[in-house]
Amino acid sequence: MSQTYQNILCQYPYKGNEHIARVQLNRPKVLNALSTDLMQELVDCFFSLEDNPQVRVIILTGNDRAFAAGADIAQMVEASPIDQIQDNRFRTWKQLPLITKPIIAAVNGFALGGGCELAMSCDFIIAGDSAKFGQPEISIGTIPGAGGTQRLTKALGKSKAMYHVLTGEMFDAYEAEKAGLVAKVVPAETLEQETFEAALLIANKAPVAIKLAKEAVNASFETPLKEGLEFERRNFYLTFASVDQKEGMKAFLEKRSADYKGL
Ligand code: CO8
Repeated sequence: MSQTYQNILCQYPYKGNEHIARVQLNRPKVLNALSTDLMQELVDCFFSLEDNPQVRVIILTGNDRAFAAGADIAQMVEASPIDQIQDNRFRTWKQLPLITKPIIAAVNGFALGGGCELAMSCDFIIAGDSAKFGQPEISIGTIPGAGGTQRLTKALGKSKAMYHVLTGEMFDAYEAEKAGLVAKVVPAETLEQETFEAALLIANKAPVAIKLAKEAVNASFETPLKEGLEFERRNFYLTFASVDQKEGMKAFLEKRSADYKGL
């Protein structure tokens, strides 16, 4: 089933795999600028995939030229702060962390401003070697608004993040990888296949354990180490309530592949 949207394409099942969905930002004429309509469709699509028990992994991507070149400047240029509050423009962004399934950002081309922030909101990024990241808002008289000053600083460290936020200069996929912003750089033309293979690795694991692992890693950003370790331990114990933990460990001991049911 592939649902139709105006500003995104949602392919599910993806490459015949019922555990993987691929969502493509689809406003190529404006380098996938993130309009409020696009963001609403993206969140609606993510929640429909979240609610589908077959889906285990989501890939979010753009096209060869751009993942996304930021929020839609044409839509923002005349906005007042009150317009933005009344439109509740950040509501969709605030909903992204509610998705418990892993989301992989597959980035080719520009990931700028809100585009960089959207990629950083995903669970990890695989970048094609053509990818260009940046927070260029300073060049248009504003600053990052959807997490750029926070997530980029956590990923790159203060000095590099400050450099990029204050100068608006872009950085390439290799620099992003060196800094840990990107999990892996691959040739641009193999990005789709490499990302699919990464998604397959996750889709073949126990879904409950995957969700608990995602939650525990994310907790490390919000909690001091002692509480984070306790959180992790509780999630570790919780996996032992799942059928899949028994299956995974038995399969290892019986030297066969595990057959995970998501239970
Ligand atoms: N918004 C709207 N339109 C855009 C955007 C954008 N962010 N980026 C590119 N476009 C449009 C261009 O206007 C152009 O349209 P047209 O063909 O009609 O003239 C088309 O896309 C192609 O762009 P260019 O001709 O500029 O292509 P180039 O290859 O010459 O340049 C760049 C590519 C360098 C990516 C350039 O387009 C650029 O600098 N874009 C803007 C990047 C930017 O400043 N991004 C930050 C935006 S602000 C932001 O993201 C804040 C997020 C806060 C969260 C929001 C929550 C509500």
